[in-house]
Amino acid sequence: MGDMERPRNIVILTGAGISAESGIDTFRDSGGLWEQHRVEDVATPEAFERDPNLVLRFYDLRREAVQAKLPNFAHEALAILDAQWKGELLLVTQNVDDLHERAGSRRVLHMHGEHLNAWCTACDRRSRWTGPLIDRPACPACGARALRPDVVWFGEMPYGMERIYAAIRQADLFVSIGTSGAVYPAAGFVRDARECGARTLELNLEPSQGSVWFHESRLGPATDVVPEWVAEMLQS
Ligand code: BJW
Repeated sequence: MGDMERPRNIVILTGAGISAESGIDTFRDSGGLWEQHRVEDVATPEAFERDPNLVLRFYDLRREAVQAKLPNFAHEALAILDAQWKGELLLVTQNVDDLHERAGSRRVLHMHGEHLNAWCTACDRRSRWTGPLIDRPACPACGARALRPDVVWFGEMPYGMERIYAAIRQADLFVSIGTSGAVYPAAGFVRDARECGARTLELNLEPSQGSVWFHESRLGPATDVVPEWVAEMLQS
């Protein structure tokens, strides 16, 4: 951490790049297309209304695939940090996979929802869901056939915003890992954190769109740069 005073309260933001080396595709690298559709065209309430089968299939395929993937060294390093860090720590992930939890992280907030949850638009209940949704299964709570993926689409309000902003206000250190900085409000957290006095660090394969806002950028694959940074945090 250079000459910086030892931080106490940390907010970590993760994006698709942290799961890339587990074999989960990112959204915007190498074309960023799924069957010729941009994520901005399938991850919206309008797309779901227009062509629900297309959107449900997109999520069914990803929900199935994610269950065969494993956490990598970057997820594991963050879980060790979570277990050993005595100060406040909040791991805000934009990812809808469960690799942080499977690695052992506990203080995790999924701001864009979770693949393994289904949300009933009839009764508003969330249920753990590992199978497909395209055949319109009944909601376990109310029986209605109105389940959708419990994920946050463009134009919808991300989850946990009050808790996230409260953590950012208290943070001495804000660390962004493997996210392109293309999607708000997450892309704005670095500026919010700086305004509140936090030091800001980016760990990414290449500079993100908001790279200029970080005090420091360390470039490299997450499975290298994240364990190195965690080791530094725990020995300082
Ligand atoms: C590696 C690596 C390795 C690769 N190691 N790194 C105009 C201006 C500003 C905002 C808006 C605007 N018009 C509309 C908006 C708002 C809109 C928005 O941001 N649109 C943009 C397109 C501009 N945002 C919203 O609508 C959000 N809601 C909202 O704003 O509500 C109102 C509000 C107001 C005030 C406060 C709060 C709220 C909702 C956004 C929902 C996003 N949903 C998705 C889909 C989720 C479900 C699913 O998974 O399908 O979330 S879209 C998709 O993008 C997904 C991701 O979480 C998100 C971010 O992507 P991420 O993680 O950054 O991935 P990539 O692929 O972009 O980047 C990968 C990175 O990894 C790269 O940097 C690589 O270098 C790196 N990498 N390999 C380390 N091995």
